[in-house]
Amino acid sequence: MRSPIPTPWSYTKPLPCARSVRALGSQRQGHDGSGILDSTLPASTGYAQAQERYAEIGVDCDAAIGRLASVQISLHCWQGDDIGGFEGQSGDIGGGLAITGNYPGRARTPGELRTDFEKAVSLIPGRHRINLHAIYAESGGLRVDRDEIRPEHFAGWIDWARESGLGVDFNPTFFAHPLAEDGFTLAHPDEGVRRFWIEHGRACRKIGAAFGQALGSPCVTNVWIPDGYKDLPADRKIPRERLVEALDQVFAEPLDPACNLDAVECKLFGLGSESYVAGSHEFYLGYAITRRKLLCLDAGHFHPTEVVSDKISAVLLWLDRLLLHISRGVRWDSDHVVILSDEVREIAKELVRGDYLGRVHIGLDFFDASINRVAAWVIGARAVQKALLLALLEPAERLRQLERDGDFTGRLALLELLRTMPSGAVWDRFCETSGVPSESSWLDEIRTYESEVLSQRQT
Ligand code: RNT
Ligand code: ZN
Repeated sequence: MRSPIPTPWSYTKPLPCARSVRALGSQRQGHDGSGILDSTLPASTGYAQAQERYAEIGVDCDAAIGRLASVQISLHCWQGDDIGGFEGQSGDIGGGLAITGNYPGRARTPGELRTDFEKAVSLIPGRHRINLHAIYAESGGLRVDRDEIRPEHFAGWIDWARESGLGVDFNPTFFAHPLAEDGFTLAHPDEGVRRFWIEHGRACRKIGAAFGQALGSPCVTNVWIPDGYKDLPADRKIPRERLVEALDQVFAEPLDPACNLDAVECKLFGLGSESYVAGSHEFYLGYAITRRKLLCLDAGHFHPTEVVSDKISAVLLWLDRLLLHISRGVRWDSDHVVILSDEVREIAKELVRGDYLGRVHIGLDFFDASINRVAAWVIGARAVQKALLLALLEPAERLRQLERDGDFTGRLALLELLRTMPSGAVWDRFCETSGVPSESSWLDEIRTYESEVLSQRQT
């Protein structure tokens, strides 16, 4: 059937990536997921039984595992150090970002953060990416302001990512800086302040392109700014006009999409910007469509009864690609650690049912300093993978047929039946063939790491 929707560009153009690199863990090779799984391992009785059960409803477990192995998750570095970064300035993080908790063992140096990250990814099946912020630059003790950062300040990250077989994504940091203290950056009324942040954005895109080029996999560089007002604004229009203009300057230089992909992240409200956020959903949806950028949807950035899962198929009619920040808001944009919640499951279903996995970049975005930070990464990433597995184990065509037939009773009953299918055995098989510990044993490794490494750190 021909699509009735006029699309200005092709949806499916593949992006070059897949360069062979040495990977973390012996069984992991190839950015595309190939060679990750050791399918020669004999199947357990539990898995064999699960395969039979799923086969009865027309689902192939091995195929689901194979597809899951190819999905990369971009793990946010900032869970490892409470968005501290390495600029060495103390002061408020600002931007409405609140980190609560004082669990010991926070990473204090790039080396510690990388070691913690390696531990986390060794407990997560598959091949993944690290998502860095500009404040994680390594400037060798010199003070380099945000408008002056260059790819060389990320040489340590590039070398490590290459060695570890990780892709990298990137974010300019429009907070935790004296020039962000007014709560405005790219939409600031002062031209000089705006100029500083524009230069920062431009510098970061070049760093993103350098990551993409060096690692052979496009870097998604995501712009999020905190700009907004706590209380009722007198003028909602002018800051938005300034923001369009500033963003256009940030993105003025064309960069090869094989190296860098630009994303813009919308938000309804924030701590200290409850009444007005310049970069709202409508603002950035329009911006992304007209400028052909990726839109970033953060699961914590909407009204509490509004869900990102419902937006995916709507915005992908108009956009080529999408970035997700999977987060968990509890009553507000609280950035709790992601778990296998109903909404994460719905997001995963949308990605699988809509055949969007090739067009959606999956990132995590949460920060919890009240529990073991390495475990937080593992819990969040594995939860997203479990949700994707559940989605891949759906008899999608059968569900659609029931819907087409108007048999909504049958549709609901089948969805309920799926909840008690033996998906745990399939997940265990995925972990086993990926060479990572099972659900019941990965925490032991974290406990050992905590007592041997994290507990030695005095903050
Ligand atoms: C803030 C946004 C943003 C940040 C990170 C640190 O509300 O979600 O993505 O969490 O850039
Ligand atoms: Zn986010």
